[in-house]
Amino acid sequence: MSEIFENIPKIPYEGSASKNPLAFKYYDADRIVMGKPMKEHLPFAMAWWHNLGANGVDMFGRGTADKSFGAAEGTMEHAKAKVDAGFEFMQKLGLNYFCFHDVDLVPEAEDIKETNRRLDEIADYILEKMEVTGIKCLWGTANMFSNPRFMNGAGSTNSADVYCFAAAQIKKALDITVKLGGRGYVFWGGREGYETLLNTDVKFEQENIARLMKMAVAYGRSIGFTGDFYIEPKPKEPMKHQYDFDAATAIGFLRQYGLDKDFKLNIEANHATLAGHTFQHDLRISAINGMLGSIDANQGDYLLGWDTDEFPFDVYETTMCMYEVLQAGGIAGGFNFDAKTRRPSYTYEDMFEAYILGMDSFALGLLNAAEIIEDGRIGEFVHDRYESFRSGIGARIVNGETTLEELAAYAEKMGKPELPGSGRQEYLEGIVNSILFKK
Ligand code: XUL
Ligand code: CO
Repeated sequence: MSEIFENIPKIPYEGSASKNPLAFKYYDADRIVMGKPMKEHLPFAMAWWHNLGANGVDMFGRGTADKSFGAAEGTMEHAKAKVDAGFEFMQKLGLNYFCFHDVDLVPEAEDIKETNRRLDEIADYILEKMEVTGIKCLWGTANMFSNPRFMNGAGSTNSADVYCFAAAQIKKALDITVKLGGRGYVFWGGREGYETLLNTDVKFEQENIARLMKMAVAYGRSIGFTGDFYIEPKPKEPMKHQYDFDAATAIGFLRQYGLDKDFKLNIEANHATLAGHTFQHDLRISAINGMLGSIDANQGDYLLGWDTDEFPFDVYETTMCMYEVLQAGGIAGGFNFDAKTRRPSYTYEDMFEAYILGMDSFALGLLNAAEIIEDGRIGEFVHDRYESFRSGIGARIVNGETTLEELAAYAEKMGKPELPGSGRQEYLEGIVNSILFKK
């Protein structure tokens, strides 16, 4: 078969001194870090929608990139050309996984039976490529936000008919995910929210979303899906207020409706920052609740109030992300580049350079985070900071051996506590800098 990205070779690792734009500077797949090769710490995935679909169209202008891959858009030939392009792309970059929405794979037909037939056809084609290349599926999902029928949401819609249509799409997307051996299945509730409370019954909508998720779990398990379901929190955009606001909100929802055994979270950097958190915050909240499932690896722009889906470049962010992931003992999911090149970056080379940037930024993050952990000063500082709870009255509190009255009596006898000790934030930030930058 002829190549699509003809002038682009398999991307080599050349080290940080390399000036070759089509080479990795830090991502060295087999390099061992904390006892494991980089590629196992970082199961990177290609996002079908951005990489093979997004052509740079925005609210003010047409697309700038040609993603036809030699076939007429909206046809099954084009769907297959995307598969060819995608697998060539992943092989050249050494990406071992991909993620998809149903409608990323095939053009949606008027009739869902025809859409499903097309999905079966393309899944067979993808499966052949997977067998030849060894590339795997990280997760699948159903797009329940683009079609006008989902203007009021899918699980949260006011229309029972639309709800059934969403169920049909989830059922098929699960079938395809299982067929392709996906590790996970994502719910991103882009339209699950509201514009105004004047027309919305929030309690009813949330209960209905939970019912849909329960049915999805029951069906998934019945067809042999053993992976994790994920909620991908996002506070807003496209809806003004989305129900899965952030990690803490999504965890509360999953526990309230008894979904927490089957679900974990897919944390996206740019969604966390839109919620007013750091990426690291939402990772930590997920991890300490046993809910860190997978990661959508991208970054936002602090000057803009929307989801810019940029390729990760900020190495402080990737370092703090990997610091959380390493401390959590790794993730069962992976790192999906839910990211797109900027509109003026419209060439095939830009597609590759974007992934090289993202993979190198995470490789640097991994190396830095491993060094922070091995250095030990930060971990030790955090440990020592809570020393007062390891003996005496502190230990009795932790062991649940005391009462409010006893503590009050202790405080009265003591008179006045000492100040609790410096947090030494500036000292700790200096350690991070000295690990990141060795000039
Ligand atoms: C949108 C977003 C989605 C999900 C999958 O902000 O992140 O692409 O990752 O539906
Ligand atoms: Co995402």
